[in-house]
Amino acid sequence: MAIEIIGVPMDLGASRRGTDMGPSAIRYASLSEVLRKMELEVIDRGNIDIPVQESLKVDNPSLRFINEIIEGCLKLGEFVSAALDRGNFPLVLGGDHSIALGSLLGASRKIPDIGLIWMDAHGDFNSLETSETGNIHGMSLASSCGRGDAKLVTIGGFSPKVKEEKTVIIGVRDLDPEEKIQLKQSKVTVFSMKDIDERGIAQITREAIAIAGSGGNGIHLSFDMDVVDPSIASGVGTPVTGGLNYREAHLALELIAEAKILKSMEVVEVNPILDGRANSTAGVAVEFIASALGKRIFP
Ligand code: EXY
Ligand code: MN
Ligand code: MN
Ligand code: MN
Repeated sequence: MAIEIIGVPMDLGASRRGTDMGPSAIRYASLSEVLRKMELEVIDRGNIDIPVQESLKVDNPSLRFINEIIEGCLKLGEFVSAALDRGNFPLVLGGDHSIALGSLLGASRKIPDIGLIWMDAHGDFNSLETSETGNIHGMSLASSCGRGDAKLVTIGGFSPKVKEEKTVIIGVRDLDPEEKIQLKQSKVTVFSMKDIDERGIAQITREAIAIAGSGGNGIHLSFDMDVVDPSIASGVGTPVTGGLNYREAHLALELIAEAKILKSMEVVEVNPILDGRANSTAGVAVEFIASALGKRIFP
């Protein structure tokens, strides 16, 4: 099995520009070299071509880029499904979190009843009606669970991409009022930073693995770099203080790797423009990817 790297230079789903440079930044942080040192076979499929022409002006500003996002995610879905068809592991590099629409399309088309672990400071559980910003990266989980605007929900011609009962969010600490109501009414399992502080990341991760991995079909991991504290990864589009520390993120990913349930993965929201620290957010992202793919400290 080879790791197929797929870059998605997308920033149309967010307010801030810059996550379109995420795939390059992660590559420059020596992703392929790090994975090859782990004796993994790596195939870099390059970047999805994201159309950047502005959509026609429409009355609802949040719809301004919806066509470009859907077009990019349909292409991404093809790449992810093709990698799985080849028996390989799709490793998607974002790009803002709207690309999860494409990753989950591609994975769920090939792996029915796939589970989902969504590591994120946010719920990404808004719809066009509930969103306060209109940004589609704040709607990608809800849409993948079958909630919200039909154009986003039915991308690829079917819905939902993942069952709420097999969806777990870890690390949430910034929810909009309406989004919180939607999440409470849903069957998604939400582990907030409070749960993690009270019960520890190991216990939370083991429960997440049991829920998302139930049925034995494996899981997709959607890792939003803003789940970790901005003091560790400041180069993200929507930083929120009080995130996972470095070791908590690593331990969660090491436990997921050990569970041998990971079928596909994406790392999103890396925004190099916003980096303000010694080793870059992209460099931290590479280390987290290595952990999720089984890099062991010892033995
Ligand atoms: N809830 C806010 C919104 O809907 O705009 C913030 C969403 C941030 C989304 C980032 C990718 O996690
Ligand atoms: Mn935003
Ligand atoms: Mn997110
Ligand atoms: Mn986020």
